Amino acid sequence: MAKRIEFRTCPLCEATCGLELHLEDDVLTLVRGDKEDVFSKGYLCPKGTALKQLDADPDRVKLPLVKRDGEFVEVTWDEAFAEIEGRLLPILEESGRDAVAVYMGNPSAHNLANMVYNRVLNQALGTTNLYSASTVDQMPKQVSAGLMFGGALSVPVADIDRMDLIVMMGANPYASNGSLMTAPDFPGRLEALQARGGRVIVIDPRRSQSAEKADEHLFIRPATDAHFLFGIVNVLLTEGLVDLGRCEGLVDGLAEVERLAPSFTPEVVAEVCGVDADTIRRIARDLASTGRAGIYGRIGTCTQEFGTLASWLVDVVNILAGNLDVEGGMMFNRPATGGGPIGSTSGKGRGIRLGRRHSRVKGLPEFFGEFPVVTLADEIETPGEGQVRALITVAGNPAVSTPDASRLDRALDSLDFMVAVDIYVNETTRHADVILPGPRVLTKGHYDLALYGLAIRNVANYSPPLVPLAEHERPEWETLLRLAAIAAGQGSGIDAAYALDDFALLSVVQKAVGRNDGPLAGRDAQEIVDAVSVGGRRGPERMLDFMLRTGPYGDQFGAPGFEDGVTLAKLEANPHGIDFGPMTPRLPEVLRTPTGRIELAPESVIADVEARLVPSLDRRANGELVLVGRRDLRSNNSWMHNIEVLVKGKPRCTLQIHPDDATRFGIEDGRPVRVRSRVGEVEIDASVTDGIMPGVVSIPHGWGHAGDGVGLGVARRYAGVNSNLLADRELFDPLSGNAVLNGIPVTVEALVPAPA
Ligand SMILES: Nc1nc2c(c(=O)[nH]1)N[C@H]1C(S)=C(S)[C@@H](COP(=O)(O)OP(=O)(O)OC[C@H]3O[C@@H](n4cnc5c(=O)[nH]c(N)nc54)[C@H](O)[C@@H]3O)O[C@H]1N2
Ligand SMILES: Nc1nc2c(c(=O)[nH]1)N[C@H]1C(S)=C(S)[C@@H](COP(=O)(O)OP(=O)(O)OC[C@H]3O[C@@H](n4cnc5c(=O)[nH]c(N)nc54)[C@H](O)[C@@H]3O)O[C@H]1N2
Ligand code: SF4
Ligand SMILES: [Mo]
Repeated sequence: MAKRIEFRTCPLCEATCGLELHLEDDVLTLVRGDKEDVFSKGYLCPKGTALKQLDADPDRVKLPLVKRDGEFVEVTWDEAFAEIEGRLLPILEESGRDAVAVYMGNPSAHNLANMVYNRVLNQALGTTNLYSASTVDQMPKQVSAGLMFGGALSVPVADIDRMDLIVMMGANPYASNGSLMTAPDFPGRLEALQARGGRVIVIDPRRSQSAEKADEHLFIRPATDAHFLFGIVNVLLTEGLVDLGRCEGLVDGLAEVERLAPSFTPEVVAEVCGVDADTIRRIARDLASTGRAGIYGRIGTCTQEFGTLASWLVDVVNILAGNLDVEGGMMFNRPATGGGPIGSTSGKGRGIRLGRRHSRVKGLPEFFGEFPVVTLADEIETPGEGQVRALITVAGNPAVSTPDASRLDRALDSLDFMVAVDIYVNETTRHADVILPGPRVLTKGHYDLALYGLAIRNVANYSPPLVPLAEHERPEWETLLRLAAIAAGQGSGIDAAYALDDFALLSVVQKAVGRNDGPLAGRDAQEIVDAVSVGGRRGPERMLDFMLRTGPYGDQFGAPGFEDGVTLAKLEANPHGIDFGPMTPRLPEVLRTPTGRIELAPESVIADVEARLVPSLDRRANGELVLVGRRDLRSNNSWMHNIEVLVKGKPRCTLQIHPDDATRFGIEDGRPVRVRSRVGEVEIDASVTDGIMPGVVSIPHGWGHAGDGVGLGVARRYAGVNSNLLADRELFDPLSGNAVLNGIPVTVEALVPAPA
């Protein structure tokens, strides 16, 4: 057997770890951390190792499946696409483009094919019914950062390797390895910060692993981060601690923040959030006086009632305390793809536009081209013109991942037609009429287009396909383009897909050469197309080459002065990646607001403070329970529970509850309880622990695999329950449409009374 060692970036979470893969022929035999990876330096987590088991999972869908008489049968690719063409086109013709909805799931963000071609598919469909996991995740941060800085992903990340103080709110990187902040070995970086004499403060209603390792942990009542943060703003203002630092002269709207801040004294907000006033003052002073400091907020601050306000206030505090755009503070990185060469961008833009359309049933606004997924079931179930009759899911499991899951499950069942591009028959894809499987991970080229834009260093790493496609496999990009070709009425053949690919490339090239300035201005489009199409190359790699070469470190296709710049070929020659160094200050050039300034007080945000946040200052803990989520290092949203090595051992899907509450409700550790919310109920074993705040209970999301037709042999045995049966579709953050997944009112009762 031919043994070899190859290097590849892990596609499973946002940390982008380099893997050392041992192969015998084309079989993966061992996974290790790549010690020479310029970014991860050998780190990996148990999920990375389990890439081997994932690759070998017998339950992965191998051939396209078509449902006949309620059963999936294997068909050829041509048969599958013919079925789609025959059933999708009539729906588009009879009911219009909006009758087809799309849901893009989380793994799309880790997949080069999806990052490049999902948009082509959406455009070809021409539907406004676009949904994704973004509105059960980071949409509030995108909205707040977009309003403040002007770009859809102008999100500052913590310069953690040079920090002396980090305050982490609603994030547990010891389990998640970080999010909206790409930092392989996030735990190791926190420990290095502490070893340098720096401090880590965690603010979380649970004593998470990150909280255990922190220098200080503060319990906070769910969904009161905005109150807490406004308290910090109040202290910075009243104690004269505001120092805009690098933002001096660039900030509009400070007066509005000053006008609202007096309502949020530490004493007032302490009553709401449960963090005492002296601690709020101390943290405000520490943030202002520590040169290299910052607040990092993540899922707990987003997927809640005040998600956009909390996300906004994180950046307001960072700005007022002088911590934005400084080394060791919160910084904007500079990814290798996009943006043009350094010095070519102006620091002004069109800003973001939201609410260009509204959803049919509930009138919810569009955010960055998509509607909130909390309303997907409404659009499927409500009759009338524009009703959704067909759905395409791409790498998503909304039946588990989105609120009021039982209703969505019924809605999926009622569709006239559903296509899933996925690798499993799971809670969502069991409803599909056609499943188009993605190929083995190792057949795919990989480049983290999305995640390197949020990385704490400027790095680039490309992994080529390591094994050839098997005869029955098709590349995912081709599948997406064939779907697009069908939607565009161009047939389901491969040639039509390739024509769309050529067209997509030519459009971006023409845009670049048509600019008035920059190294590509006035160049011949065909010459550039030819350069990236060397050796007949097409698909996502060809697009990637173009993006790299026109990016800030690119060779600009040989323009004078850029000859040594980066190309895909150069990345291929560097299998451990290329490090372009730590982040550097980017203000004001990074801004894309129409004013070219930082908007500290966007109108819609201020209106929401007045309409909802100020009136909520009289809320108090009242003995009722609220539900929050959590993540486990060995789990990955809803889809890695079919891997025995990750799920075995003590059950992970349990209800955490504080001993005082357990006593109050007669609940015993390890015994089953019923948890109810307005929309649903689940039965789950209790885990009694003082690691959670009184008044708060926690269930991890992503479980509940025991339903009919779920083809996950292992996951069925460790099924757990779906926490989103309890999440309420009526609870969402109005500024972003993002679902409330933390802070859901629930009741609990012991299922079997405790023995006397
Ligand atoms: N209550 C609660 N709910 C939550 C959250 C929470 O914290 N609490 N978190 C939310 C967050 S942050 C997110 S991102 C969402 C995730 O929500 P989703 O993206 O809807 O769910 P995933 O579990 O990531 O599902 C991934 C799907 O992709 C498929 N898949 C995996 N690899 C591939 C591949 O290579 N190709 C293709 N085509 N398919 C593939 C899997 O089989 C699975 O069906 O969940 C959200 N839901
Ligand atoms: N192992 C593993 N890694 C993952 C994932 C996974 O499922 N498993 N999912 C990936 C994805 S898609 C994402 S988006 C990221 C998310 O990455 P993180 O944001 O780090 O997510 P969590 O680990 O869920 O940590 C969220 C924390 O917020 C706390 N919390 C809940 N409500 C509130 C609140 O109101 N206020 C505050 N301050 N805290 C609150 C919870 O107790 C929890 O500890 O992780 C990614 N990485
Ligand atoms: S931390 Fe994330 S990227 Fe790194 S090995 Fe684990 S799953 Fe893969
Ligand atoms: Mo996520």
